[in-house]
Amino acid sequence: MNRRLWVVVLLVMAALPVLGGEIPYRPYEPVEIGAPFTDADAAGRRPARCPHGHTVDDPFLDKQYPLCNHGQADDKGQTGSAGCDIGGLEARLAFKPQQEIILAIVDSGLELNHPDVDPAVLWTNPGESGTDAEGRDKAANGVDDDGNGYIDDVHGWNFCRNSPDINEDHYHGTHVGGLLCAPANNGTGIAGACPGVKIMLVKIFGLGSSLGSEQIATAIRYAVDNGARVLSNSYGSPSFTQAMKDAIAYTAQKGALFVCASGNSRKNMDLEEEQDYPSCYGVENQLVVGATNNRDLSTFCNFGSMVEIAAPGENIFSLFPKGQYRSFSGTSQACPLVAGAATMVWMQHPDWTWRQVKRAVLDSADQVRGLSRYVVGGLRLNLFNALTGRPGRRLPAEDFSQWREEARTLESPHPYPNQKTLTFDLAVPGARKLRVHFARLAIDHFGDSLTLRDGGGGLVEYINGIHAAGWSEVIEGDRVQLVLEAGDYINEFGFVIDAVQWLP
Ligand SMILES: [Ca+2]
Ligand SMILES: [Ca+2]
Ligand SMILES: [Ca+2]
Ligand SMILES: [Ca+2]
Repeated sequence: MNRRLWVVVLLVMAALPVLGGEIPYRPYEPVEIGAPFTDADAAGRRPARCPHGHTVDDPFLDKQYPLCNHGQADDKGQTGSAGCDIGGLEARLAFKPQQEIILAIVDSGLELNHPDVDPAVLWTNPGESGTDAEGRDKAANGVDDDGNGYIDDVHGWNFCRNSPDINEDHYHGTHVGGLLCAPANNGTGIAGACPGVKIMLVKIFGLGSSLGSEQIATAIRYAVDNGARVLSNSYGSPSFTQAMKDAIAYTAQKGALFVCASGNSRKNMDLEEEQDYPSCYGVENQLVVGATNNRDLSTFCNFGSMVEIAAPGENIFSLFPKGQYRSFSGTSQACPLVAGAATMVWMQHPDWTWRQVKRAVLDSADQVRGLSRYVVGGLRLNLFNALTGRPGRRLPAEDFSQWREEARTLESPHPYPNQKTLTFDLAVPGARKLRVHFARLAIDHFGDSLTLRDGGGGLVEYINGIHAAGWSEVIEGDRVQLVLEAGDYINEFGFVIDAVQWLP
């Protein structure tokens, strides 16, 4: 769908009645939608052998740049930068699980008869499996055998229909779950990122249903009460509700890790008017996930001081209902990669607390230049490092004591015009490095961006959203070019630069 249509969709959504003043939680919808693929489209494709030396026979592997990015184009034709991945193929070899840890995917279920789904990946409730005293299958005897209040909840629960049927009737959960659990080396479809992880399906979205926050809170409590240690949550709402905050606090009490998507609207969630939930509940066991692309750029995710890690979330290829495959872009796709990574780390260290697991995931993540504007510390998930205890790449720290500073004014029109590309140049002749101070910076995210390039044309920053005053990334050389590109709709203030610093 093009951006013009999305504007219409968003305007319609904004006009929907708000129940009881609360905007219901919804799955984070994708930013763009790709064309569907079937296994027939994979015929004759050969997965590229990754430079890391390990390959699998799944025919769409080369579309899975998060696992192995050797510079191939993504599903939308954007050429990647080799190495901008989570090391997913080497991670598969390095994974040494000690104990099962259950990951709950709180979403719309999973298409169980998809050709690239093996129902054996599902968590099986020990109290609702096997046979009862009368020889009947406990999973289908219509009895709450384990007395947890849910009848026949053998793989999870459908809170939309109050039933044990966790099959997909939407698309979102199948895409999110498939990313993790699609079997690798079955000659079909894709390779899931998280082999061996058992998934509990907690269905809170579905065709024609919209649950209130109290019901979603109940679903979250169900997950941890029944053994989930990690929860993957790819949905949100601008509305704070105490019931949801209490439910997340309950997962913390239970010692679980609550991983959630930051959202896809380039909100600065440090601003009161741009908060989004669950990202902004501030419960200690939350891990909020932003998104990057196949060049480690972040282009659409919500950001702020609560977003602690990013993972690939742009043009992510995974399962789609009716046996199909598609790519979608969203933090919905980044979130499960981090949740799955945390689960795998925990499976290797079953005696760890959620704090230790979270620490290991963050310490092993790679620091990416230009990402710190959106993610604390500029960290992007590295699953291979996480599983092997390797520290992530860290960028060299800059010593600003020898730098000089002067006032320098450079600004865009306010607001900047739609449908135009404006270029601005700033130079400090002879400088070895420089950076500019934005006194004000607000770029709409619908088709708009401000990019900073060095003298050689190298991209240093990709900016949209509303940002607090502050310095740009450091630019090598004595000049910077700023390119402000505006799409068809919705413009913003633009930028004001009031100072420059440089290293002579
Ligand atoms: Ca039960
Ligand atoms: Ca039963
Ligand atoms: Ca497969
Ligand atoms: Ca715009």
